[in-house]
Amino acid sequence: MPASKKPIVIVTRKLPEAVETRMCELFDARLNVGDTPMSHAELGQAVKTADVLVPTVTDRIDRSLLSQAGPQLKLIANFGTGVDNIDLDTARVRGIIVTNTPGVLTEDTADMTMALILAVPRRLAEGTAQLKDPHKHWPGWSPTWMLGHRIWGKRLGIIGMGRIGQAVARRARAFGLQIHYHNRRRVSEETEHELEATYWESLDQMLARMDIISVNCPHTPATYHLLSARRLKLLKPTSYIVNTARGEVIDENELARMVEAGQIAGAGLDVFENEPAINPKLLASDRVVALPHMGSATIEGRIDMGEKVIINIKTFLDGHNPPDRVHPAMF
Ligand code: 8YV
Repeated sequence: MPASKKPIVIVTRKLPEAVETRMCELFDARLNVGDTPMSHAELGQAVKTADVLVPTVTDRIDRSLLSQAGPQLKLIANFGTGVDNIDLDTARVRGIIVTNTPGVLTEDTADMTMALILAVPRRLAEGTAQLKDPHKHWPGWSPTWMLGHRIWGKRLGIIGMGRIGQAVARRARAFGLQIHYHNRRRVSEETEHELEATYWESLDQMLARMDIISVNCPHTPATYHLLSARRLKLLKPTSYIVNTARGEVIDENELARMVEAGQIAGAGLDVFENEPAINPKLLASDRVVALPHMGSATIEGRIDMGEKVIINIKTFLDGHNPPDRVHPAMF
């Protein structure tokens, strides 16, 4: 590419204004001002044209798409931490580097997880729905109405003790929860000590003993339906599940069936297996608090994510290793 010619950076979704402005200063940025998700055909056109593609969780960058990529496409700078939307193996084989945006959305996602851990047992959504429904009249306080369950002193089982899992544990400790976790690798003794966290090598054994489960692991081939129908049945019927990671980690149909049948006390879900589709049984249940994938949805977080994307692109174009390069072996 001639030094004077700016690289073509195709951004698949609308990003915060400050991020788009900076991208336009630095690159020949092609933005999606309308924010409509690109079709497979439009993405195909993008990978034929772009030097750098900036996709998000809503873009499926699979083998068939990557097979259409032109030789100029050298970097996929994902706007997001999870990279399960991208076929990393095919990208590697084709010599395309992939980066993500870790770290900057940790605290926001952990906040949202904690919000769900509180919201479901304490019936927050039900309470507010009661007051806002014009067909319902609130006659006033009653000693036995809208009773939920205490979280203080209960056992929280965190699946995936990475950055976000640890940030959830820190918050949960302040709320008096006992921290338990399952992870591919045991975390350091120091971290376990700091979080007063108990490690369970066996996920099955942990599930059977927890009051609240929080899913904080990435979606990979190994974690697809990690909470399978068999494992969900190990949970106590009084337990709650919170998921702010990826819907695919839980067998959503089975979860919906169990919530409906009262075999699980409730769920707080920010992510779904076939987003944006959601199992209607989950939406119909009072015991489910459902959010439209808002874990990292703060303006500060999204600007920081954009900043990371820019740093990854700039560093790469300057001939250096981008700081947030992902390798298939990491997942
Ligand atoms: C992002 C997320 O907003 O970063 C992630 O992995 O789940 C979200 O919080 C989304 O993925 C953007 O691509």
